[in-house]
Amino acid sequence: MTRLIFALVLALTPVGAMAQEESFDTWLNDFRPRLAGSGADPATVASMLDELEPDLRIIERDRSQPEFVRPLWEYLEIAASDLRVRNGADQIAARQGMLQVIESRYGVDYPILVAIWGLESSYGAIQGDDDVVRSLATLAWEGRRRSWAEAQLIAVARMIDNGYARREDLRGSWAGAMGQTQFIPETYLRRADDFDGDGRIDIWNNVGDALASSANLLSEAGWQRGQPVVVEVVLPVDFDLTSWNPRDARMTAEWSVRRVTRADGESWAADQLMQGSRLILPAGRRGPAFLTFSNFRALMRYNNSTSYGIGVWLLSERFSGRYAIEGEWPEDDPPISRSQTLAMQQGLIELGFDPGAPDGMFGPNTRRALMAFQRQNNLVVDGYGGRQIFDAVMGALSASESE
Ligand SMILES: [Ca+2]
Repeated sequence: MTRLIFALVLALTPVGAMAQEESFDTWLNDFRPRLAGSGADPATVASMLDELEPDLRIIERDRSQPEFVRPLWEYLEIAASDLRVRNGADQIAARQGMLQVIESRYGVDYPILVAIWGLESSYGAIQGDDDVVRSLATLAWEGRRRSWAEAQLIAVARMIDNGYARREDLRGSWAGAMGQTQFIPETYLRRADDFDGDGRIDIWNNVGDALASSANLLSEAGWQRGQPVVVEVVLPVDFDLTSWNPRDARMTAEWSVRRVTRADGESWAADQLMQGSRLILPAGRRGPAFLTFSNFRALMRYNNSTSYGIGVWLLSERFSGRYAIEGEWPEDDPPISRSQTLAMQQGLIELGFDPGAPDGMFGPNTRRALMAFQRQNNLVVDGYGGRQIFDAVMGALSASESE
């Protein structure tokens, strides 16, 4: 029980209630020789760290966890809104030649690159205007992700020393994501590419450099040009979810044998049948179903979020007017909040299931425990953390307590 109370206290600790154990200058004085020791030029170290002050707003933002989880259907309305579709289609019309060169040089379908660009920065319009060095230094001092933030600062020094970017260019989001592609510094060093060959990799102002950098990242992540990303599917009414795991890849031919059909009514292409795919039900059995292919896994290297991947895919499809999702979203069964998730995790433990340490985050362990609960109670085994299953778990809990 102590563990439960501790988790509850952690989840409910208000923003800013924790004090810094050391001053910013103490961290700075400790980090400065290590940055210099990484081989950074002394002038670069000075340009980054002299007179640097922490940005306290960033600590608040880093510690605030949203209570409510936005339903995927609402997220997709924003991610692939009519305005974002129209702006992307305009960009495609205006930059057709360049996009085709990038597509053939890196082997990455350009509508996906434009969709990433649209989601990351609204086609360059919203890149974040915080000083990335100051943001990362604040996160390093704050300590929750110190080694990550310090590694990013060392990468920043290398970006400057290599002449890829200038100190004054380094603007981005409060979390250190930079430019039109929202790359963090280590990703920039590893994957960003100088498309026009002028010696700088300007992901802030040069659209070619930015989109080529995204293409290079996806190419390195195994993108296969012309292959599917996501296909919406329809499951037969009696589809057996008992052995289903959203992480298991099967040959698409195997899904086809189990009477999984394309939602657009087309038949499976031969090359799709030969590829592995995963079945996901992001809003449970009542919502739309999707098969995700290996290109979807490449997208996850950009941002490890199923919602993001579906958003990128849907936006890319909508540029050519091809596709809207056919399945109906369960709008009466939205995802549960963090505190409901925490209560459900505690309830599952009381009922003898194992969701791991309760933390209010709906992760794979919680999903597995919820599926075990569904199986034991003869419910549909889809692992979806919506309002209805929350009520079912809490109902089972009060029934067991009154026994
Ligand atoms: Ca360049």
